[in-house]
Amino acid sequence: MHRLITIERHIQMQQREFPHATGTFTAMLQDMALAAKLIARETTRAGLGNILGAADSDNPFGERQQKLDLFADEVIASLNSEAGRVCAMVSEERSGLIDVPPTYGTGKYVLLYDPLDGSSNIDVNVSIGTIFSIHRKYTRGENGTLDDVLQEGMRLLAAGYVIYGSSTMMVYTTGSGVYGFTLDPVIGEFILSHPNIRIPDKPRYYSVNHANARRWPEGVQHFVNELQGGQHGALQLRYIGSMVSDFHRNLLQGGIFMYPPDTHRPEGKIRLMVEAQALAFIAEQAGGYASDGLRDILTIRPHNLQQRVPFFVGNRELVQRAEALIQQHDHEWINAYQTYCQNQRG
Ligand code: AHM
Ligand code: MG
Repeated sequence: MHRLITIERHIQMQQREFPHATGTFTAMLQDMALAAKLIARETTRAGLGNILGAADSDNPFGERQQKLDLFADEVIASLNSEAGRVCAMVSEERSGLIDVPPTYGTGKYVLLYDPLDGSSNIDVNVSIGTIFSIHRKYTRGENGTLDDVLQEGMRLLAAGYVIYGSSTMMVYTTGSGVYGFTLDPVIGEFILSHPNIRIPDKPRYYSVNHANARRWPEGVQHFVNELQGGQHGALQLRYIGSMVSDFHRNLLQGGIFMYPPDTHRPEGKIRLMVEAQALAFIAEQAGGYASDGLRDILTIRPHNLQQRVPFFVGNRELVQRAEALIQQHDHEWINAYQTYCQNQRG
């Protein structure tokens, strides 16, 4: 029998590299795995919503969709809120900082998460995901502040995601490699299935919503044309519309995921704090790279919790090629985006 490594054991093994660690950080990661199991249990029953709802008239199908988002949000917040671990939390489902009751004192970490990304896919049984990341509190006061949250991605301590797909997987990094675990639903444990994930050198796929192609800046259009028949040969197109799944496929098989800017939205769609930073950190730890089209996502100084970024992530050379073509062709977009970034400073 192969040596079985559960996610709990793996997190503890990683923590041994930090002899002064108190165990709080370990507990946070272990509870993210617990949250993933609880959310997986509900998402796999999502199709039963109308049946369950029919038996309970207060619980119609449409409501349940929304409830799944809120359920996931609540599970993650409540596992962390009264444990003295976090000084602040941010969720895509809520505006502003989530109140952390001081029952056990405030902690030294900041948790950011998107509880169910791609949730419009729930009602058609397509994979969805959870994204999370952890920063360390750095301000001196007792309580967590917006400054503690608005840190550059390069200062992240950990990031991960969960995919609720044909199987449930959790992938995480604490800055020394990327590790993937698959949930064995019978024993209820995440087992190490993908040790030390590295993005393959040869890209296979690109993922982008082509419906927006006419509104992309010229450089992006050139770039996508190249992907369809450039020096790498044509890449295959795969787009689920569920970023965690699109990202995961391309991480394991090589390629690029993009949500480019367009004439309607020079800032794109992806949220810097709860989506882009985490995936950029994971990509970089797996040998890849993420950019907003101009610079490394991890170097962007955030100014606003709701800040959005154009997002190009995957094989380094592909993302850098996108940057080069944008520099060459898209001055108008660069100006519009820089104005957007300046406005974020408020
Ligand atoms: P959400 O956080 O509201 O679910 O939106 C994010 C999702 C990503 O998962 C996905 O890549 C993207 O939105 C799809 O957007 P579009 O339908 O415009 O292609
Ligand atoms: Mg999202």
